[in-house]
Amino acid sequence: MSVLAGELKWWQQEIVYQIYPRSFQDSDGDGVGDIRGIISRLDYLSKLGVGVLWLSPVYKSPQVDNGYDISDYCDIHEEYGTMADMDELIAQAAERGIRVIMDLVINHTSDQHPWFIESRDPASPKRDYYIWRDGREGGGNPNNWTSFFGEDCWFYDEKSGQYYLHLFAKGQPDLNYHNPAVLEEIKSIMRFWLDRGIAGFRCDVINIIFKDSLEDGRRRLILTGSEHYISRPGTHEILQKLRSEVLDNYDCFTVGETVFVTPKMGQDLCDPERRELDMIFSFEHMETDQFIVKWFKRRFHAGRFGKVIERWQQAVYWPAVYLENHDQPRSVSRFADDQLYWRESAKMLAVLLLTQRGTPFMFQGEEIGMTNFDFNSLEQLQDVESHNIDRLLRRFHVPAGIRWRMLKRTSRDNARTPVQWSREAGAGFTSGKPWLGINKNHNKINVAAQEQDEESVLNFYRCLIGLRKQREVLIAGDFKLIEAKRSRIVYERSLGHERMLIILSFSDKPQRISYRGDMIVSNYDRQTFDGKLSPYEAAILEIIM
Ligand code: ISL
Repeated sequence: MSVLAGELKWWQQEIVYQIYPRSFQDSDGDGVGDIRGIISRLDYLSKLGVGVLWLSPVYKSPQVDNGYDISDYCDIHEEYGTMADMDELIAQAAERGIRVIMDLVINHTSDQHPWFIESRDPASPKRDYYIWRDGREGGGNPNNWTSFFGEDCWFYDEKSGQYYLHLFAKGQPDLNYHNPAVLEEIKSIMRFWLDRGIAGFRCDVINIIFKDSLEDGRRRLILTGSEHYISRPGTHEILQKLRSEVLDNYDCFTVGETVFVTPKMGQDLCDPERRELDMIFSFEHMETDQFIVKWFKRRFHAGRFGKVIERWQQAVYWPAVYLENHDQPRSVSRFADDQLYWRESAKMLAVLLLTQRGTPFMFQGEEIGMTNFDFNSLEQLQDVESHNIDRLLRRFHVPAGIRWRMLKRTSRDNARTPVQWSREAGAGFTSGKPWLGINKNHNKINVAAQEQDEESVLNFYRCLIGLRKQREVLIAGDFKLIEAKRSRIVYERSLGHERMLIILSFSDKPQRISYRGDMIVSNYDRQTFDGKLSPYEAAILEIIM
């Protein structure tokens, strides 16, 4: 699939930077990041060259799932600041030519949301905002579905005398999209934020919001019942309504987080003709180092990874390209080498991220090559998912050592440790006690040190972002996979007469290859390319035709 250059929309030409507010920058010493902290770093973000900030949820929330459990969509969580801070962030970002998008979490609310509190009364008009059901005859959950977070997905509420559905944590009841009043509420929330000047939404688990039926599902290892809610026709209808009745009235874009999608489902969700979402995040490349579920890891294989990347580059009209987010371990620890070849690896992954077709989404800290956490016990983890999974594994008598090994490699807290701004205690993130541990390697991997070092990962990102902006072939050119092997991935980008070859080594051994071209970028100190690839080398070659 190709998109004609010259017809690109603004959000197709920008790079999006995801901020996980809790861990980005604390301004008041309470150990939790906040909006004023983000404002204080806008110049840094502007110099990096990103054009859009995606804020993970900053709404009022009891923080069971770090804000993905919202109790008021039109107010700000007190630890993060106030509505005035948020307005200032939007305005100050705009002054620097940066737009802000927000996380729209509408599959579920918090159980502390006033809608849910009211809905616990069976006689309330809000009862039908959520999915309440009687248990089975003879007792037990209404159906055999299982949740995303390794616990039951039904909770029996004594007050109501019924169960409610929660596909995530118990504090995240699912909304009922068979009730049209729910969609009306969501539309007004979207307008509220768009009217304040935001430029769009990242839509959380958006392809599962509509549950076709609540019948038992086919038994599977994970997510029994998911055939009743993954990318159902009802979801497509809702997305079309949100588009025509709300989004079309603003200059904005949407990117949907879409779980368990096939390439066909993915394309249907963001096909411009269908007028639903603009882009989607798919997960298949994130699953290439696992068996069925992420807790069962298998060795990373660059060939498998490259083929999946190519499949999605071809499948969707306009890809959302990412290697990291707040739910995934750090890419340099996962796909390359975070020790001996850390610097080369982090730069090589920067090339992979910034030379694919589509809009790149980077995650805070990725630009300095932050690594997985260095914790050594479960007590150091905060993530609700990690604790639930540990409890589940314990039920199956999995020994403590194995449980910890599984969680250590996969826990979402790997990505959530505070941004390493400097080598000081608190890493320049906070003057207080950070809400989650800071990696000890902040004395080596930090922004301040990389500002001083011309060869740093940070400066490499800045250069590459600059290059991408100048060369439309990198943004919109066709993508063609040339090689995908355990040791390397090679692909070509082409647009009109322009051709670029991207060569990426995923090996700690030197290699020889036959491709040639004019070197325009290297993560080693080289001006020309002679076919010798050093460990984790990345090269962008221009092919003159
Ligand atoms: O994190 C995951 C895999 O470990 C996913 O299953 C994740 O739960 C899924 O991608 C949905 O994620 C989104 O919605 C969740 C929230 O916890 C995540 O942080 C968010 O990105 C519920 O709102």
